[in-house]
Amino acid sequence: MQRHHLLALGTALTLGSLTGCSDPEGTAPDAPAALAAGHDAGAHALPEGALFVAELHPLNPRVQQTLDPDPRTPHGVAGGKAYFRVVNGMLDAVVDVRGAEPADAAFPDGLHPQHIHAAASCPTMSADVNGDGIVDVIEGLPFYGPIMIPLDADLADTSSQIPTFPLASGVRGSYRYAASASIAALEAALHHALDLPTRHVVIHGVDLNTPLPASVQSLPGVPAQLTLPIACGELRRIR
Ligand SMILES: [Cu+2]
Repeated sequence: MQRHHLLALGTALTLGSLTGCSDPEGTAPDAPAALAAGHDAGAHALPEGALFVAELHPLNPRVQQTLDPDPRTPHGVAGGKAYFRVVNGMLDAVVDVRGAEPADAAFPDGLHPQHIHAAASCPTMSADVNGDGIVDVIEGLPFYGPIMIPLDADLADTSSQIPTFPLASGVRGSYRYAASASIAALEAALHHALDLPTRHVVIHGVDLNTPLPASVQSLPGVPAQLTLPIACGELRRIR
């Protein structure tokens, strides 16, 4: 797949109904309540110096272990940690991941869309309603909710720019992502408080040649391999 196709995918995701702010008709029936909550609680929800962490646990590990077509790449599961620290009114984000499909000559293998999703729990296998043994991105929605903040190159931009998500590398399939954005600007763009302890982090993306069953759903125009959830963690405040 060429890079310009990925740019098109970025547009598809940006326009998709899963990005929290781009479909106000569908996602904001309670917008006045959310706004009120933001004004009342936002300043208290993210005090200066607060630190939030999500331990990322594997999702769909069997896809990497049994369906990955490339024996050179990690067949371990994806895991890691995501940290969010409040410093001088900025949200400093760091995501460490290991055991994810690494980038190689066949760009964009190794590209890993990652987001803060709006709801408060990671899916279990009970989310696999079509019984194909895989929790796809659509089946996970009732658990993790819509995309709230894409963790891409521009953290302050709440639209999803797929080509700028991190690439894993090396035999361990690891990456470290770091970015910052103004909390006030993020909350203004979202029209609600970040309220991190009620959110969580989802990492997506397996080898693009993974032979997924046709029953695995995806976002419109985006390969299911790119959107497949591979790790998830619920955010909690540790400081
Ligand atoms: Cu996501």
